[in-house]
Amino acid sequence: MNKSVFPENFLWGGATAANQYEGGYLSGGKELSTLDAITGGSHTSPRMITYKTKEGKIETCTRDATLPEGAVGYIDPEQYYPSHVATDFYHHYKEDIALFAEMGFKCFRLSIAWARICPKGTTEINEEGLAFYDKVFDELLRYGIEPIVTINHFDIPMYLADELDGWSSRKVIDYFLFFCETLFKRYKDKVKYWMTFNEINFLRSWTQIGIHQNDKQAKYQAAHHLFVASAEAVKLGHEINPDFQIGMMVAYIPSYPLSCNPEDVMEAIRFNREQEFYIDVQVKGYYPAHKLKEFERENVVIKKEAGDDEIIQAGTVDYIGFSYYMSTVSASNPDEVKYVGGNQMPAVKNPYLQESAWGWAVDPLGLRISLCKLYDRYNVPLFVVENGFGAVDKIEVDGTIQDDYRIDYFSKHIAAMKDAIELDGVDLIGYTPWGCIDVVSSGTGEMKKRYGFIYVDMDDQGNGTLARSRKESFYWYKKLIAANGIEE
Ligand code: P53
Repeated sequence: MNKSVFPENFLWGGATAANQYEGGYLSGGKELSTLDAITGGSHTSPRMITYKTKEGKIETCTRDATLPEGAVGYIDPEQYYPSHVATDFYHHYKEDIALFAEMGFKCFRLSIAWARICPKGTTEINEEGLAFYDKVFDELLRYGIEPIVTINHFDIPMYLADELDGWSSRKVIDYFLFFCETLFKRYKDKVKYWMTFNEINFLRSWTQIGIHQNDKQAKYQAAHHLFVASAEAVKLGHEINPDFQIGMMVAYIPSYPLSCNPEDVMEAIRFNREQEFYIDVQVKGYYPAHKLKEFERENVVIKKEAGDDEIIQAGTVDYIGFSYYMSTVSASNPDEVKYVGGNQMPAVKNPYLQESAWGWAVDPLGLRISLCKLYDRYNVPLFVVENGFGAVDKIEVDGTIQDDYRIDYFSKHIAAMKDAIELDGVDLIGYTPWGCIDVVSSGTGEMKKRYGFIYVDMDDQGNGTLARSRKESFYWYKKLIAANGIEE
């Protein structure tokens, strides 16, 4: 038998997020978050924000638009909003956790809906929300499953967005820290692994950080507030329980130069630096020189308060959590650049790689490359907290789902992690594939872009029984975990 190179206590599991999975959007005292006001979309048509202007007009815009001053989120009864029910973890948590346990999960990553704990995002606490996550954590711990908590996965209480312009306001740092303190104190004996902000490099203005403007100045000012908040949270968490492991989380999409033309190489450096900037600040504890120069050149002026730099330096994270789905390519010739993945990202096609139906380039070696780059550069433990293959699944007449394409994707990516541990000496602590149970797609709002080992009967319009069933990959992953990552 092959001996596993994965550490004995390697955290095999799965990952989800409240706004895409939990549902119960107004149940148990939860109030609205910004993400409750975005519609479904598709690969070709974007999700839309529905809002009300100061004058009371109902309008819509894309998530990359600037909202007019004074605009507030609005739920239009004519529209369908996928987050409202999502795949209803709120009412199915016991059943779902039993299925995770059946697969042998060692850990389970979920996020806390801020507006469930602090309905307005302020210092008013909703005990019923806290009690919900107590039940979830207790259920996980009953099966020996370690909860991995993303404190904030893309959602912000709508009140903070409407009243304070979200993370553009310094006040939101205090509110966020109040939220963190509430979680840390309440769950200190149940949760050890935390992450501050999901994909901190992917912040869409109003929906994810509650800001109305969408320009560079506003974005980086908000990012500065996030950095201060994250660093303060790390410090506070360690004071409350020194055993806490508190990480950061970045969407890592390594870019290769299209050719060995130095112009292409420089372009790739520029692309990669933009992601690494967020890691630099949270792991090294200071803004990298290239970013300061860029701010200077482009007249971006970050308003800092005395002590901010020291806070960022003192609150560096314990590990890097990252999502890895694909790689991309950078080219100096703009004619090579096409927009992929529902117009999300400028990218150049890689002739050596196949793409998913949503245009994401499948690149297992890219995961090893990422692990090497991150470990060589930062030398802290790494945690692959998202990875997976979004695909349309077909239910056979006998009710089974033969998702070999997904098994193939996982198998190759897990082999890449094995190489990174065995050949490169990377300190990798865990692997939580994305959407271990089908959830709403964040990018497109669809249900049909599925990632799960567990199928959920729900369609893009919200029709379905929400019944759960095991896909072929469920049995495959169960075996793989039992063999600590070694395939037969
Ligand atoms: P969906 C784009 C590229 C890489 C990661 O994405 C991304 C996105 C956003 O669409 O986000 C993460 O659902 C995110 C999850 C999300 C998952 O990747 O668009 O942390 O919330 O669901 C997959 O296919």
